[in-house]
Amino acid sequence: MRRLTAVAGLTTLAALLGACGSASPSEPSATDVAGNPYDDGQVADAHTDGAIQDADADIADAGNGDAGNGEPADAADLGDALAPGACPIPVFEVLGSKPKTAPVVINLSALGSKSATGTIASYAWTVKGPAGMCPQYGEHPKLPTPSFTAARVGDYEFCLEVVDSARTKSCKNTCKTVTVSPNNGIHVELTWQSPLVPDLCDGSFAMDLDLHFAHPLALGPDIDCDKQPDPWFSNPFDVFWFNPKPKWGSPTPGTNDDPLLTPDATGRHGEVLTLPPPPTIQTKPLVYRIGVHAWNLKGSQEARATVKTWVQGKLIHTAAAVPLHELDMWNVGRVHWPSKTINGKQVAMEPCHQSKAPCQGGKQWLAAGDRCITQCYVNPAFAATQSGGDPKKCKVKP
Ligand SMILES: [Ca+2]
Ligand SMILES: [Ca+2]
Repeated sequence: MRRLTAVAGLTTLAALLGACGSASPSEPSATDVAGNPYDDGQVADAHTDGAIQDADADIADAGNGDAGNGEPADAADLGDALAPGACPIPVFEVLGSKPKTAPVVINLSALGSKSATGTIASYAWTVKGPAGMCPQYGEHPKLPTPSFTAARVGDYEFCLEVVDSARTKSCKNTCKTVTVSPNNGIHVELTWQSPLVPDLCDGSFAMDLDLHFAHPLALGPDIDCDKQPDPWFSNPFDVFWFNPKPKWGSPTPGTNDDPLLTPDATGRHGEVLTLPPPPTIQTKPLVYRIGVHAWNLKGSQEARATVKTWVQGKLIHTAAAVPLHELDMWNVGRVHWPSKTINGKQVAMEPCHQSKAPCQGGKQWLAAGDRCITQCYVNPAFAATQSGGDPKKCKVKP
């Protein structure tokens, strides 16, 4: 419910990348979801740019009566019409500039696909993302010009199968890999798994963790008992599901200096935070905080959360498979940006360790020790009316 009411961007991104499963052109999948703002203009634009017009011309060539060579269709036939009865050939291109920087909407065009009949009747796409991401289709997995949102860094393999108007299926899928890179500022990925449900991709089980990324001005109630304001749930200076795209930077329109929270695929398995580099040189580093809140484990006893942090395109910190219980608030650490790699004197990433939780008499920000986790963390503004875990059922464990 919270995503439907509070976070339109997250809702529609979740809708953009549909359910898992396999489908063929003769077995339509049921994931044709409408209402995605990321489609605005993009598909229409694709139909009018030069690349697509070229592709249209190729289709016309394929059906223009050139004699086929009678051999099975393969890549060598791309410039010729196909022999009657030959398998159609899926051909597609990845539109837009390269390299691609996360998060990015990847637009594909298969209008150059070849068929002996001159008409492709159906298209079926598959996408394999970085490790841990569920296999998925985009919003319009049957369109010749679909779009896919790639939030996470890594390789995305797109494959296409086509069927022509004589119901002949392509003999071989065509696949292409697109590499998506981190931006030159800060890129943080949260992913999670359940120790009890090894495959979260079947969609039947959807625990919900939340990434938080806070500006130095984020000041909230001191729930973790360290006698300092907590950065979490502080609007607009904590980026999280309620506040996925605040304006932190220059008031000049079009300046790309604001943070953005993007769900990974369906939003059931990960979230990604990006903050572009400052447009002007900062003489003093700012200190940003990274946190993970175990919002709702949906009946599971434990989640395993992994957070990876990139600064200036380099992976500088990984905290892997950290056990979290419902309503745990994990203070992952702080990022000093720009770090000493630019002008600052601090290390870029300072992970948080504690002796025990400050609410139980411990200290945080130690060089080693347990992860900094506050149990049963509930901000009063985001409690009972939302869809999180039930604070009444949460007890601080010894
Ligand atoms: Ca979440
Ligand atoms: Ca505090």
